[in-house]
Amino acid sequence: MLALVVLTASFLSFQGCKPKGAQSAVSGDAAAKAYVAPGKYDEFYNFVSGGFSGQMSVYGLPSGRLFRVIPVFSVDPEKGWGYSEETKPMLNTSHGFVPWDDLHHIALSVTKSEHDGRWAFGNANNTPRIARIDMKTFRTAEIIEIPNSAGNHSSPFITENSEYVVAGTRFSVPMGDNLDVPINTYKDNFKGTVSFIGIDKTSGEMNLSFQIATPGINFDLARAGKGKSAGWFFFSCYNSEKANTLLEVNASQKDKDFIMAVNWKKAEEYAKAGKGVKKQVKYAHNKYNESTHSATSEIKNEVLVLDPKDCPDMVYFMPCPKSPHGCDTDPTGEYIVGSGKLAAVIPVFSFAKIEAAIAAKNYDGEYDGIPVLKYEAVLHGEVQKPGLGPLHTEFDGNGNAYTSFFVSSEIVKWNIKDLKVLDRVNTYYSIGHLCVPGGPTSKPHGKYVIAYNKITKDRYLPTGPELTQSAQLFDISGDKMKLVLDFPTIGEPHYAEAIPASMIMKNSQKIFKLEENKHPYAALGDNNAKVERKGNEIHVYMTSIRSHFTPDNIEGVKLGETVYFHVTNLEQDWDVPHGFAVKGAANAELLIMPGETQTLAWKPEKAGVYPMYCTDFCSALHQEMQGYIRVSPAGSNVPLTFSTGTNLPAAKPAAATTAPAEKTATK
Ligand code: K7E
Ligand code: CUA
Repeated sequence: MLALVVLTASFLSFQGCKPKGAQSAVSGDAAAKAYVAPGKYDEFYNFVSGGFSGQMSVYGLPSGRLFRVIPVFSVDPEKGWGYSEETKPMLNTSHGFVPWDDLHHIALSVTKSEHDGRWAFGNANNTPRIARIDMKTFRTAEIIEIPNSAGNHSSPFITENSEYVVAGTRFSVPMGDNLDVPINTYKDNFKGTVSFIGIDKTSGEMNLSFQIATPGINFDLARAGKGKSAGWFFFSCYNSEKANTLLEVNASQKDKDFIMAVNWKKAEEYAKAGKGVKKQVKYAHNKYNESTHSATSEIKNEVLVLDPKDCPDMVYFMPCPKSPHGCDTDPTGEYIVGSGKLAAVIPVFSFAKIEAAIAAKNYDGEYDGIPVLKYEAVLHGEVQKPGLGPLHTEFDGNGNAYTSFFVSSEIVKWNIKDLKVLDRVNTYYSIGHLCVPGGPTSKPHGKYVIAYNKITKDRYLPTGPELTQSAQLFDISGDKMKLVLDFPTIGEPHYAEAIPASMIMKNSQKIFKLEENKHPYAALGDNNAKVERKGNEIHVYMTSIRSHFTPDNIEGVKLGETVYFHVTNLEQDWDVPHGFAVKGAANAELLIMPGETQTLAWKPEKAGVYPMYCTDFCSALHQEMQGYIRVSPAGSNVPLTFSTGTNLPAAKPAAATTAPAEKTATK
């Protein structure tokens, strides 16, 4: 017990193991390895989770250059995401508008367990959700909420042909009709679930296919089987003690917790055969439509739940020492690596042995009615004395595994077959996840391992109390890992995946075609620009093109009315967004891509003339891309009018031809 307390204390103290010689740990040719010359491309895209910033960011490797921050479960004033009327529904949930979350894990879509470059999925850890990001646009295309879940940490993980993204609940919670129960009735009333969310092969659209009800334990991480273990899923779980308070101590009592093995092909059959029970729930399903350039949010009310008691041979537990965190399957699918945060060894399980143990019913009793396989029967072996606080493991495709150690701040390379430790390097400091390009697939690209560190301390220029978190790139092409580069990250990075640039860049979308714009308020040409009053709403059908807005003079708005600026960017060239902002707007600007329409809602508070302008430096005359909107008192009789260019003297016809004459608005 004392030893446990000491280990727990050092686990929580980030001071613990600060490696020495941080400054001299770089080899001579490191700079050349990370250098990508100006104008040259990186070899890999690195999709990095943003943790509590709720976003995903995209870096180039090996340079560590930041290319893009993708708002996912977050609002982003740079892009107007979550502020424009079109994107707000993406953040709707059964709890209402939730513009924040904690994104820990990324799963890139796969075909035959190899990256296919189509979608990236991310989890919301707090208000359980999964998002799908389209790698053509680098934008969030869809978000689905997960019912019967609380703390969606064990998520999203993807099956071998992207049939499902899978999500396990971190917190077990009361489920069913009576949710108002004493917390200390945990053991009786609290249950867990794992959810299988189907992915449409063509569109990528997600749908909640079924859930499996589980004992009231905490799910932490997971991986799909592949190759030999295709059709299976492995979830690490802790708190098999079912503690509901001071988990630090009370959930660390047993020497072993579990990895839960699920035969998902069988679960799918049970679901199809009607073995599940439909439960009433409430969850949001939000989709972004690229032709209307708008999101919709739908509340759904039902989920199919499979109970392992009614579905034999679907779920098994494998004992795993102690409080397992990471659960990773090697490229062949034969080996499953558990990482017990408080364990002194890394257990490696063999899928062949799991199958044999199941066939022979080689059980060590049951846990809540679910068979527990004998540890020794399913174990391939243990990596001895690997380090302190193992968290996650990635693979290089050459038979080696790389495990991150939070407490001892290092990456340890070991051989999967003979379990011998081959190399170790310090990380600066307190590594969480790590990433080998293609590491979770059946064809890792090797070459690099990247550490995502929680603490940076003295590594960067100080920035007050909050310091940057960071990634570190190591060259793994030789026998020994070599530190090549540090680069800061946005938010707290947890998991990340890296994929060859060639798989993504060829599909990258350049513009939205104007002729495909089906936005109900689009103005497809300057001549279609107009202003309309509908009750107490003013709708401005506005266009933007280098370097003016149409209309750019608007009068006759009355206090009490809400103005909707629907701005259509008429450009059809790559990399020519226009922005839009109006003084005093209480949300953000808009950033409108070529061919797209986006809407800013604005409720002026005082009579007066308000400037509006383009926020993105789009042309030599960007600074001229501006206009005015006049707001009059509620009772005023200023007519609603709009124009662009009509005040110019007649001697300048060029301006007049590009803009419509002054018009009086339709009432
Ligand atoms: Cu280890 Cu939330 Cu995947 Cu972070 S988790 S480190
Ligand atoms: Cu348009 Cu600046």
